[in-house]
Amino acid sequence: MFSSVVVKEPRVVVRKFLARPQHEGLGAIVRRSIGRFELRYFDPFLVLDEFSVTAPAGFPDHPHRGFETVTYMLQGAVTHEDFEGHKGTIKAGDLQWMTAGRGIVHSEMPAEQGTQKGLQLWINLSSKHKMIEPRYQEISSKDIAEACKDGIKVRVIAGEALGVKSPVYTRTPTMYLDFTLKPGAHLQQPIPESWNSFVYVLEGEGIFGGKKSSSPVVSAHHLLLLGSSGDGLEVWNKSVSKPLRFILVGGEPLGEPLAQLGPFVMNTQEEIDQTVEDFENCVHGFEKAKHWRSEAAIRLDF
Ligand code: FJE
Ligand code: FE
Repeated sequence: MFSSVVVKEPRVVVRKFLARPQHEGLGAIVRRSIGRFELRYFDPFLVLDEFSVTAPAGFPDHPHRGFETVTYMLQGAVTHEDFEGHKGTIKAGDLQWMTAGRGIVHSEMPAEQGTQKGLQLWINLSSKHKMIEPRYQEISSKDIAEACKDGIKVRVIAGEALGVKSPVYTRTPTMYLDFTLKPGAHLQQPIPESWNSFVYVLEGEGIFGGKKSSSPVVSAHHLLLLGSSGDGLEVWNKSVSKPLRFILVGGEPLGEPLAQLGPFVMNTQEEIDQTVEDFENCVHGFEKAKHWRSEAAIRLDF
């Protein structure tokens, strides 16, 4: 058997970060890789958090404007409720792709006993899409497209891999793939030219970035930024016993100015000032924030 070459020029690992645990929200712990001081923005990606929450910790009532949040659960479950009455539980393996657009106010709280773990990615929206109507795309674990081949398993959150496509619509063109490689497996995954891309390792150890990269073995909780030249990612799992699990994410850079105040992400300071005013006055998309508190906030008396 032989494997065909699908990546001619593998992208090289240009930077590597270890995401250490820090406190966020209310008693929650996040390992933040993108969005921390040394890596404010990796266009179009604003934040990547590997989060861990145990009740009564969580992320109580807070707003968003101007971008998307993508929540992918790894263990346990999180209940979300928003100011429009949209409510649900994201369980292990499930995906919530939330386009906040002009405004969402919501809470994200643990749904079960024990520790809930997942990934939350914030993807910026272009200036012409920042004020669109909010929208949810929710996919339960059993409906997430999967493919297996030559010791590689992929769950296709967004985009396409091994001939399988995700139904998720990405307003900012994005790929998001959850790979598991058996010991000895070798992967070649195309990435569109001109897209920014990164890897975040969840489990095991791998060698990333092709033969030229000669990167040492990379373990869990590390973020790898891939160089902009090259047509894809090349990875080996050289372990004899342990699986390697990581996500590969890519997106088309927006190339626009960034103005950010926490969960408000716009292009200019004037737009941020306007957003703070809109939120305080409950207008321009924040109308329903006026008389709303989440059931979780009421129950826990925040
Ligand atoms: C937020 C602080 C926060 N990472 N990962 C400030 F913690 C949050 C926030 C989250 C968050 C929620 C989940 Cl479920 C997972 C997260 C940060 O909610 F939005 C601001 N502004
Ligand atoms: Fe949120």
